[in-house]
This record gives sequence, structure tokens and C-alpha cells, in this order.
Amino acid sequence: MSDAKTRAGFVALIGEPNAGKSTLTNHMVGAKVSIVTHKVQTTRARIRGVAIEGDAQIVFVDTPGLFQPRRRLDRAMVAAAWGGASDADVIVLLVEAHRGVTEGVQRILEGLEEIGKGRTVALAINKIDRVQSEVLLALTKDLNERYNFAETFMISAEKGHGVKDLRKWLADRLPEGPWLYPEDQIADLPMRMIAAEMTREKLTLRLHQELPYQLTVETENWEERKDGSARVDQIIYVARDGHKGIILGKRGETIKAVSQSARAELEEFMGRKIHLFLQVKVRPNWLEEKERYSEMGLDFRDGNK
Ligand SMILES: Nc1nc2c(ncn2[C@@H]2O[C@H](COP(=O)(O)OP(=O)(O)OP(=O)(O)O)[C@@H](O)[C@H]2O)c(=O)[nH]1
Ligand SMILES: [Mg+2]
Repeated sequence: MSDAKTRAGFVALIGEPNAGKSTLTNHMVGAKVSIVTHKVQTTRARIRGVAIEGDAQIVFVDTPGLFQPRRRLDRAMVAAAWGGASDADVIVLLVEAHRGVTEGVQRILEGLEEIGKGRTVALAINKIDRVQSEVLLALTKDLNERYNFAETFMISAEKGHGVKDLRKWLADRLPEGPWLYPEDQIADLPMRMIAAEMTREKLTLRLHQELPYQLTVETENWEERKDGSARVDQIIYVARDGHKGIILGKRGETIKAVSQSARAELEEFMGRKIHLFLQVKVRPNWLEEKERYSEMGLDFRDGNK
């Protein structure tokens, strides 16, 4: 890449919660850098994943879903998402094919009137595997009448349909310049945060209703061992005693299962042995604590009303 003209820049993926932004990020990068669940509001902060396309290095910025925030955490998440969009060279709006133009999508389009000014904004209709092609044509027309998208892509982030074309198109839109990360770097997130996210994903998959939204996971300690393995200690913060009991489960079964699957994923990611220790702490006010936000990669002040 030394004498050829290189390109590099940021592509923000925005959309409603559950639109498939993290799935697309992972597909583009070719590795799981951002957690994915079937539940809304999985991603809480900006996650950068790095992909290479020809001479271009594309830094994908996965963002939290855009929704109407109620709590401090929600507001900080939404601010992080819009912040990601306004720092990017190109914005891609993901819309779910089978849901179409929801109220949430309309609000995002309104927001884009301001944030998208002077920027390339593309539309990616995702989850095309779930609808008939007539639906896609109508939706493309409808959305393009509502906003002046530079281009429309029809993709399935999960199955990989249309993803290559999108990546090529994005690479061509980035400014010329040196690469922003070393060639072999795939994510810009400290390992302790990636590890905490993995545990939060397993918790979110296992716990029901509101509980996933009432907890946060932090890596408290990371100790390298002489035998090449690492000991990782994490704390799961919850707001209520009752939540602690649910996370532990009968005879500690739930937390054990969570710990096992998080450890397996972490070991695969790191390619070595990990000893993972989880502890649940009740902290009634964690959602209002500044330190929790910096650990999540969010700005506490963004949560101010
Ligand atoms: N059928 C289908 N499902 C998909 C596709 N892309 C993503 N999904 C599923 O949609 C759900 C949400 O995916 P995520 O990637 O977590 O969505 P997100 O936009 O990052 O969601 P938040 O982080 O909550 O904002 C998961 O269950 C994915 O497996 C797709 O192309 N087709
Ligand atoms: Mg996500």
C-alpha cells in the first residue's frame, strides 16, 4: 500500500434499534467486534470496526439505535449515535425492510436534515431476506422521496447479500489519505471493554423484559499469567436486590451459564485460555453515576436533560 494512493475515513451506521447496524459492522470487518442480540438497544456506545477494501481503510462506526430517550442512559446513547454521524465522512442509514417507514425512521430523517448537510448519506434497506421484492421497490421510492440519499442499497447484513457492493461504494467515497490504523487492527476498543460487552451480550440473551436495560458490566481486573492465560474479573452492576437473585439464578445456574458462554467467546477471540470471574453488585444509583458512563464509553453530560 506504500506507493498506491490510499484512502481512509469513517462511515457511521445509524438507524433505529435492532436495524442490524452491529450485524453489518461485524460482517464488514469479518469478525465480531460489536455485540448482537434480537433485542432493541443492544449497542450502547460507538464501536469502531476496521475493514479494508482495496486501497481503502474503512472505519465503520457502529452506533446505538436512535429512539426517543427516557432515562439518562438513553439520552447519552442517542447523543453518542448522532455524534458518530456528525463526525463521519459518510453516513449510512439502515432501515428494516419489513418495518418500512416507521415513526422512528421519520424522526431520524428529520434529524438527518441537519446532521446530513454537506455529507454523503446513503440508504441501506436491511433484512431483505424477510420481504418480497415489490415491497423493496416501493420502500426505496418512498424513502428517496423523503430524503435525498446519494444511493440506495438493498442488503441482508446477516446473510451478506449486497454487502460487498456497499463496501466498494463506500471505499470510493472516502478521502485520499494514509490509513488510520495498523493493517491488522480490526477494532478500536480496549480489550477489557470488548470482554465486558461479550458478557453483557450473554446476559441480554438470557434475561427477560427490562432486566438487560437495568444492568451494566465492567471489567475490573485483567491479569496476564505466566502460562499465557489471563484472569479476567468482571462486575455486573444491577440496581436492585431482586435483579441480583435473577442473574445468579437457582443455585447460581444462570450466572454460571453466562460465564461459560462469555468465556468461550472471549477465548476464541483472544486465541488463548481465559479464566473469567463474574460478580454481581447491587448499586441502586448506578444509572446516575459518572464513572459507569466513562466505562461504557459514553459521556455522562450527554445524559443531562
Ligand atoms: N433476517 C435478518 N435478520 C437480521 C439481519 N441483520 C440483522 N438481523 C437480526 O436483527 C437483530 C438485531 O441486529 P443488531 O445487529 O443487534 O441490530 P442493531 O441495529 O445493532 O441494534 P441496536 O444495537 O439495538 O441498535 C439480530 O437478531 C440480528 O440477527 C438480516 O439481514 N436479516
Ligand atoms: Mg447494535
